[in-house]
Amino acid sequence: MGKKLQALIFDVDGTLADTERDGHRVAFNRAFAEAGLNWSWTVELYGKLLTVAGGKERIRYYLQNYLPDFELPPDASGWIAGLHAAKTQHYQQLLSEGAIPLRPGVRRLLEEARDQGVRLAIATTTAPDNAETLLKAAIAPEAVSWFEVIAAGDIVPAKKPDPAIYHYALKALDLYPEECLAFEDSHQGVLAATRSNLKTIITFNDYTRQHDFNGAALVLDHLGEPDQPFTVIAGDAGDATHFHLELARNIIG
Ligand code: XBP
Ligand code: MG
Repeated sequence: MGKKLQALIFDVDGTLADTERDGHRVAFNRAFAEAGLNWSWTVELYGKLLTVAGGKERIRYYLQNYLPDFELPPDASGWIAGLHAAKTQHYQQLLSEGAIPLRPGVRRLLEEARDQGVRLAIATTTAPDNAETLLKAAIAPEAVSWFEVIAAGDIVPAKKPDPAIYHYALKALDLYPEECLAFEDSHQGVLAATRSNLKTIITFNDYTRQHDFNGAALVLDHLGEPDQPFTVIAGDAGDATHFHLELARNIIG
């Protein structure tokens, strides 16, 4: 007999909301300008940089691959962390201005889970403050309390595609992976979740639509709404036209 569905675990960036192009990217550029750096992360370049998860890790990757002659100060890690902290401030400012809405079907699914006693958790690479500010700004001022576990950022030593953040979330929930479903939008995300033995639903976005989602239980363009059907790219959604808990339970098996 299959396990009972106990929890939904959500990635944040790209999954709950399209945060990257008009949120994180813009915030990085504002922090660079403020620091007197003439770096500009265009929409296209940012797509390439997104292969590296984590803002500090992404800055380091950019320097190594695009500006190899840039002279870092002796405390390179501290300097990058400072630049990243300024970026976080700008990002939160953008979020609190309401710049980034939830993706289709997200609010409906969260509310359905709450109504039916299915627990909610977050497993994200972004900083905890960013995740919480997005929840407050895009869902509701009290939405942080909807999530029993918010596993985020440097709470684990290695970022996605490493499974550490999902292991952390599962341990904090005290659940087996067979009792949970993960929601992701990217190749790194599906790797992290499936390496933790979680069945994974992908809702891709413009930056990730060409990614390899091998291992995902279902690949969708978005979660859908009763009046806004999803498109199934891979996997079996039965006769569902939007993602609901009955479909989640069928996938858990
Ligand atoms: C999200 C990320 C994050 C954000 C930026 O990945 O990689 O680094 O782009 O956030 P995922 P920070 O959706 O797989 O969690 O700058 O706070 O790292
Ligand atoms: Mg993501």
